[in-house]
Amino acid sequence: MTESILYYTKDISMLDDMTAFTLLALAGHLHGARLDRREVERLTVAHPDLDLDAAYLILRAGVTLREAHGERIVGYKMGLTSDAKRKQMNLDTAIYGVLTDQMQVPHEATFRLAGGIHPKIEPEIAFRTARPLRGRPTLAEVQAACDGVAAALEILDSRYVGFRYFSLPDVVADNSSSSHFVVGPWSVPSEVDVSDVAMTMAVDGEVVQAASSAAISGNPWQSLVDLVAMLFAHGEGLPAGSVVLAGAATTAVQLTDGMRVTLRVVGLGDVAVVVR
Ligand code: OOG
Ligand code: MG
Repeated sequence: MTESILYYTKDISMLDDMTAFTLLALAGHLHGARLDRREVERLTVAHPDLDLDAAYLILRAGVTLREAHGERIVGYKMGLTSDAKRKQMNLDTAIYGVLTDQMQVPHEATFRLAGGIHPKIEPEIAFRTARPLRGRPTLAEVQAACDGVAAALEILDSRYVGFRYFSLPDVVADNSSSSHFVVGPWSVPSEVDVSDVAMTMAVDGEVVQAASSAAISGNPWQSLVDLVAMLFAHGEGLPAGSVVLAGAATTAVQLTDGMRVTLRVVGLGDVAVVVR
């Protein structure tokens, strides 16, 4: 485990302040909180010097723990790509997290509330890569590398007390609050323009959130451009077959028992999940 975190550390000197051991311990702490469905204090209370680089290392160590438990990385999520989300969380920089196979809830299936701490849901758009992406591709290049675009819902569930105001390093270390995700039927990217279309999220048929997809990074495809650049800065690329959530267009809504949540994206159709 220590070897794997050192592998992700490009600049070993940063471990002077925050040792590999501490980073692993914090990753294990959040991993345990998630498995036990237990709220914990945000990391920066005990570690005020924890910076964004260290937070991404904690995220990576946490993913390694999930892989050791049989989970497989299937993609990434972008976060804080819309003004609505930045204001809701009082944070101002786009961030990313990792999606695994066990985080996916099939379209129209049931999400079990008992598996979460204080889950919320938010309207997103998902992309699927057909070819790997690495470096600093343009918008046209990321579009050409994808074979799928779909309406999606992200279920967030912070491991921190009360899902309350945390710092950027806190949220990144916690896999950007990601819990689960639902992807609707895939459309062919060249056949649909999702740059500025209406997104409407409803609970039991009643609209609870609505926005244009342009709220997401100005154009949801820009989230994919930005993700690839951020991964590249960490020495990584985006493999073929990855699912990428572009970030929520609106603020998230609390989940309660019995809800049926749907998202309609003009041109992409509907995605739905039932909460029990
Ligand atoms: C942080 C994650 C933000 C999004 O789509 O903007 C996010 C949070 O809201 O807890 O997933
Ligand atoms: Mg999100």
